[in-house]
Amino acid sequence: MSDIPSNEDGEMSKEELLNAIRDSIVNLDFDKSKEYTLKALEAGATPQEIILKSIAQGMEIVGKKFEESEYFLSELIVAGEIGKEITKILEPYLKGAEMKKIGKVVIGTVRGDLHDIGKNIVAMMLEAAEFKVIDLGADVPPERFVEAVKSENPDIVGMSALLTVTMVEMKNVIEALKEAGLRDKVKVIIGGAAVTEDYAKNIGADGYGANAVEGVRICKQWVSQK
Ligand code: B12
Repeated sequence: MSDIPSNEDGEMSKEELLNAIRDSIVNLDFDKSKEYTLKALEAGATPQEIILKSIAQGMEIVGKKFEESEYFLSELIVAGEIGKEITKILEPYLKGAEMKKIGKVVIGTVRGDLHDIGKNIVAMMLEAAEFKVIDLGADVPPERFVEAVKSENPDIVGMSALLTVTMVEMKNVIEALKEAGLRDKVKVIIGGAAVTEDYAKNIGADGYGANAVEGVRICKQWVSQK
């Protein structure tokens, strides 16, 4: 559908390119997704627009197809790989010049959860906003969050979870921080498709970011208040 260039000289507009990236994720088309991402950047799309309008929406549709058994695990894996590839293309555009850091964030996807595309995007956008980011990766047990808070002394701990079965791990991390006497030393922000603002409040997190842009805004607010 969005493969058809619309204006006279055959060039696709920025909006059409953003939709075309989304559709190529849904159609599991590696080559087209990369091609359209490069073209969208050339057409002036920001990495943030590509993340929110193309990757997030494309993954949303893939997720629905998976729920409706139109797609299976193999398709989820391919969509995940495409998401990672696009993120790699965006990385240099998000990395700002080396500047003085405004704060430090330890971030990770919680234990049992392998979804790391969203977390990687948040980490990249935090770096672009001049935070120093310590990325613990995915499937991170509470002890590793505690160790990292001890050794890195961050301002903020960020956690990601995409599965309803793993979101409980966020509470475990907060409890582990409390037990280690570290809870008051850091702000805690959570995010990921499984969690909500209410859940953040329930488990005693300080904030919730529905997307990377919102997450970065909250983190910036926190460090500016220090
Ligand atoms: C790709 C994908 C996979 C890939 C992941 C690859 C990877 N390296 O990440 C693979 C194939 C590994 C996978 C596996 C599974 N998956 Co999966 N997966 C997805 C899919 C399609 C997209 C996820 C994604 O990358 N989204 C794009 C990113 C950009 O969005 P995001 O992660 O939400 O992040 C944004 C925000 O949430 C926020 N954010 C995220 N983290 C954080 C953190 C902080 C601090 C902040 C502030 C913000 C923030 O900012 C990000 C950018 O804006 C989703 C569907 C969906 N709609 O989410 C299902 C989905 C999450 N998976 C699902 C399932 C069931 C599974 C499996 C159990 C399938 C199975 N039967 O084995 C396994 C579990 C494996 C495991 N132990 O983790 C379900 C979860 C249902 C549930 N509620 O529990 C979903 C919702 C699909 C569905 N509709 O059924 N999956």
